[in-house]
Amino acid sequence: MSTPSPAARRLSRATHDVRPAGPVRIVHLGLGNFFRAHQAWYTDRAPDAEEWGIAAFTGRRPNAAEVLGPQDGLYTLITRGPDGDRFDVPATLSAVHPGADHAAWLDRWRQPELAVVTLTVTEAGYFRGTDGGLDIDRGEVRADLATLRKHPAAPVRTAVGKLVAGLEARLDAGLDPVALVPCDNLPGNGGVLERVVREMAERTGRPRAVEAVMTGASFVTTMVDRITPATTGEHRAAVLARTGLVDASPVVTEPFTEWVISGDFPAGRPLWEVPGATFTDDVTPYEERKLWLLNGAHSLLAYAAPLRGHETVAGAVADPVCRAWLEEWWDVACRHLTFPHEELMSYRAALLERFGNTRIRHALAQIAADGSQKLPVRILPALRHERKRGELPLGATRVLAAWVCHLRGLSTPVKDAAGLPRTDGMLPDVARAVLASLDPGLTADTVVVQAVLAQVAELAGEAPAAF
Ligand code: CS2
Repeated sequence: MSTPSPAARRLSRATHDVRPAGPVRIVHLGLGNFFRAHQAWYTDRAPDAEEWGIAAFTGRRPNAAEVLGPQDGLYTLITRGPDGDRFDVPATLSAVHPGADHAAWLDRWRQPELAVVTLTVTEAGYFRGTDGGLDIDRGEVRADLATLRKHPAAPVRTAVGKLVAGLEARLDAGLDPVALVPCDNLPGNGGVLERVVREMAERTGRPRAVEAVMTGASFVTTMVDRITPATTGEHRAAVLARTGLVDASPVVTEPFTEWVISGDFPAGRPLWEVPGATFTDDVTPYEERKLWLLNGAHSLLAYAAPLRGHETVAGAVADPVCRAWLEEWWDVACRHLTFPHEELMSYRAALLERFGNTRIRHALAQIAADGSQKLPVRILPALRHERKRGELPLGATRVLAAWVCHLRGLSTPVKDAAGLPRTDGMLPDVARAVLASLDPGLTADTVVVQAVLAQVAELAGEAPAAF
């Protein structure tokens, strides 16, 4: 009689041999796949990793903490190159918490050994208004302000509110400053964070909160890069097949990774430079190159390529039409980047290889989310530079046209954290409203508006359900 095979065991510190959890000196907010493939990977690879445990908090949904808790913070990182997979189990997460556990959040800030607070909360998580400051018209911001005015330790929900509360808790505990390290795709993210956190503190009306922000943190600026798609059942099955262990939440990522950092770490940091992070005085050139060439291209493909039936980045770049759009955009962007021509050309060639990695299924629908926050930093700077020179950069206006098509329902479902203009009226009115919501100045430029309208018609002609 055959015996049933025993149920596969779950990945945990009991079933997998890793170094013990390190003391928590880093707190992270935004326990998502990108953090686990990037900052957690660098920390795990640092030679002093055993001294740097991370306590990671989820964003809004508690799911990641619920699945990683039973796994003692362990997960499998599948590094997926064009020719094969590498499986690693980073051991750097010492604790995982649901974002709603505000008591645990404040408690972490009251620990003397806390030195670094990293953040991946997406572009939308900074709640910036069109002037770059805190958008106090947003309901979530208002709610947090009302809460913080009543009691500095009462539970708040936005990342900005949580940082103000954490900094104040730390000041009240009489502890030293920490480094705040935003890791989202926003230019000058350290300065962006400093401004919204300071404005939130000021609006609480409590001098103590302002003092906490002014004296309790250094704001570090970073450029982060590693293509990391959402986890699927195929990834879980690959881990089970390779390791014999059940991992409810593995992460797939590409071999390439980059982290460029500028700023002070008053209480120290892991030796992130050993696994390859770059420390510099000015992140701007790296940030513009990455945001415009990689992320800008991603946004172009996310909105334009579904019109030609594509679902993934790799599928899109294999299509000569999409490739031509991509090159046209890159030609525009490269005219305003400060690197030597040769270097930019090899960066582009490397991007094509990264995008073309068919073993990474990077869904265009995933990238399409939150375009209202992404396009202003990815596309508009180069567009403005061109217009100042009197040029009409069709490679840039095409991205805006594709965004209009997306909002008109021609490609993947619309998912956006910010309020979007109505898109069901006459096309010229809609296009103007959509452009105005990205930058009110755009609609005054009739040359740009006309170009966008012509390209919407062109792109819509590509779609099976043209309007
Ligand atoms: C993508 C990024 O979803 C998106 O908007 O453009 O997540 C991109 O994959 C990363 O920035 C790569 O480093």
